[in-house]
Amino acid sequence: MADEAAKQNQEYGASQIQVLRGLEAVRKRPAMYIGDTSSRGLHHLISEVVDNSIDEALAGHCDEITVTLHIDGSASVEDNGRGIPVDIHPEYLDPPKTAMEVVMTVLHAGGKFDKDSYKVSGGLHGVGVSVVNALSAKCQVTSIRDGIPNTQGYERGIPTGPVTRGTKVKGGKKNGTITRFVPDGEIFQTVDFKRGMVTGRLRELAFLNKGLTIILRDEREAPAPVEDEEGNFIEVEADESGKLPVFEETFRYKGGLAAFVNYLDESRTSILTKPIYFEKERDGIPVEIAFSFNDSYQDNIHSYVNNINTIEGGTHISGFKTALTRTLNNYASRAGLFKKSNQRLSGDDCREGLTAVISIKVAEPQFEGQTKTKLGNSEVQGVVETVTGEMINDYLEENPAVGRRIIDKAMQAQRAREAARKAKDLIRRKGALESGTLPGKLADCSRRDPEGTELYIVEGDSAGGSAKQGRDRRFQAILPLRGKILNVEKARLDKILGNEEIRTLITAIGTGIGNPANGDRDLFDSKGDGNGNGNGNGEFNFEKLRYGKIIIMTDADVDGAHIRTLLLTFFYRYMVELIQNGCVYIAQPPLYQLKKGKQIMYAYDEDERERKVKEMGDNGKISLQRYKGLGEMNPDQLWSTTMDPEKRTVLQVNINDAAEADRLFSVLMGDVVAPRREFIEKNAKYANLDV
Ligand code: 0RA
Repeated sequence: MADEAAKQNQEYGASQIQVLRGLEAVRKRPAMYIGDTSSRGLHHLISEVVDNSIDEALAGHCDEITVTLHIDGSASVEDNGRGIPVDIHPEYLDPPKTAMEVVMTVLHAGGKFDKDSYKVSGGLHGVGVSVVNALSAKCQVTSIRDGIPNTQGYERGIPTGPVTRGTKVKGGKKNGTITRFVPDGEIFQTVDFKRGMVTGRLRELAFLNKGLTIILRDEREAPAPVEDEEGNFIEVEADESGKLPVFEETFRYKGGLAAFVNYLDESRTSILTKPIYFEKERDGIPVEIAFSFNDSYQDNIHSYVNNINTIEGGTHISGFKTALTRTLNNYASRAGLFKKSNQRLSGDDCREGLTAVISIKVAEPQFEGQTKTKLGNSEVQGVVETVTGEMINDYLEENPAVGRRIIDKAMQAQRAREAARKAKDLIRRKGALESGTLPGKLADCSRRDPEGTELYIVEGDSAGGSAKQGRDRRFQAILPLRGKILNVEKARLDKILGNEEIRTLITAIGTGIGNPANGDRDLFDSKGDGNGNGNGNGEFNFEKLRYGKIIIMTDADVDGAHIRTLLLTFFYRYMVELIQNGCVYIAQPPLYQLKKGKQIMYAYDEDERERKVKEMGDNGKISLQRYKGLGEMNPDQLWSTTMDPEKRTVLQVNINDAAEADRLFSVLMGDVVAPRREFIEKNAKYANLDV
């Protein structure tokens, strides 16, 4: 008897130890599983749980997912799928474990027990929900099957008890899964879910999964007061049952990717009445594509594989691009639209003003590249190329007028590109973009190795002067900009390169420019200028970056904000790798100086000013100065408040969501006014630019 118990204990022990080892590995090196433990990693937890529900939707069993951010700091994800199975998992009989427990506690266990399911989703790291469980102080899963709830709780990944069966609730839900978790403060630098970050991903998923309803509820914050007819703001009150109203937003797009393209291009002027859209499965690979052309000069291609944003591109993008170029050329030639018989449009010509979203599903994706977001599967290229070619061909045959408009636009782009090439040749002959001849306005630092160095881009010559005097010249360089730089959102490359402020900026930074966001590293490649060698003229080369940090320092007023946005737009469109690598920062100069006798304090916002005034005591004797511009600070003050790495704060600019960032810049800088006004009104109160 004792022996029997000991044996059972031992066996039980073996499987438990395996689980504990797995959980321990995750908790020891969380970054290996979720990327990092910053706010980004924190939000990955939600994505990971949502992805399980998305899989259930892809399998055709679920059409609604609700994500809730609760007042207690937890997040929950609820779906109306079949409910996670709660019977004994066939591979875990000794001791018996439910499938639910296995999925929640064993690494990489998700979905394996259901061979029929067409599982294509999976978070960026595809790690499974057990990782979320391991990194949560508390977690609870409820699976409702035939109306009966089955629940298990966990702490830091370890079950706090067995799965318990509840009783049927009358009129309750028939089937579904609810996962609620409290992220572990011992693991994450922050456990504060940002609604904006959740919104972006949920909206994206709703676009990518046509017809699926995704609801976001934020119970932590009552909705904004509503304005009545007299312009008074009325706080929203609790309803009869005492429940406070919650923020709720529903994402559901019948149009799928076509709606996505319209959303991205809301602030751009389209040359089509609606996006070209198709979905088709070939060789077991479902391909869904929507694209349109607008009157801007950029091309924006957003691509997804199994709902994962492939920001580094890959074979699906290559297939699409090749097909687009070939089909447009064939069509133009067939329709007699070329003036000369040997005329050809380059890929860049065909893509000017293009906004496209490509979404494919691949059973065994191979992800490559620095961030593992580049699709490597070679078989995909041909599939996407063939499908795209066929569909565009059909479209053009049926819509010749649209075809003509697209070809006209591409031919116009070709002429402009020719002009741009000449402009660039001229600049290159003058050596203006090469780092050998640094701009005269640049006060460089003495250290040559970029590591630890900083380039301050400063608004105006007077602030530039203070910064030059105040800096630590060993590692800080100053580049004063005169007035506003060109809005690159509204200009073609020839004009951009013709702009002196921008040329100065490119030279000082040293990397050259490109548009690597869509895998298109060399802006001038299409003309075959033989300039693909990373000399800093025709393509972006990160290795040539001359500083570790690029810090934008503008006045704390409307003009300063505008200049900052212009600079960010330029970096985003032409040096996006700087942002992706976390090299771009925004300086935070103080708004106020408080002075009492010899004591001087600074405040960076209104709240801090109030606090410091109290701290100094005796209101009357404090003199308060509101800084209108950086120029009002003397070099010492500028150094100690804004530039001294020991004391300053700088905001790192990051891209949480490429599609959102693309849209944001077109909203802020494009030519359609209404959405910009709406955006500014909506965000005025929370004006922080976390692109
Ligand atoms: C595999 C099989 C079955 C359901 C699920 C997975 C499932 C998992 C999750 C995770 C979150 N929500 C979910 N919804 C469903 C059902 C197998 C069956 O009993 O038919």
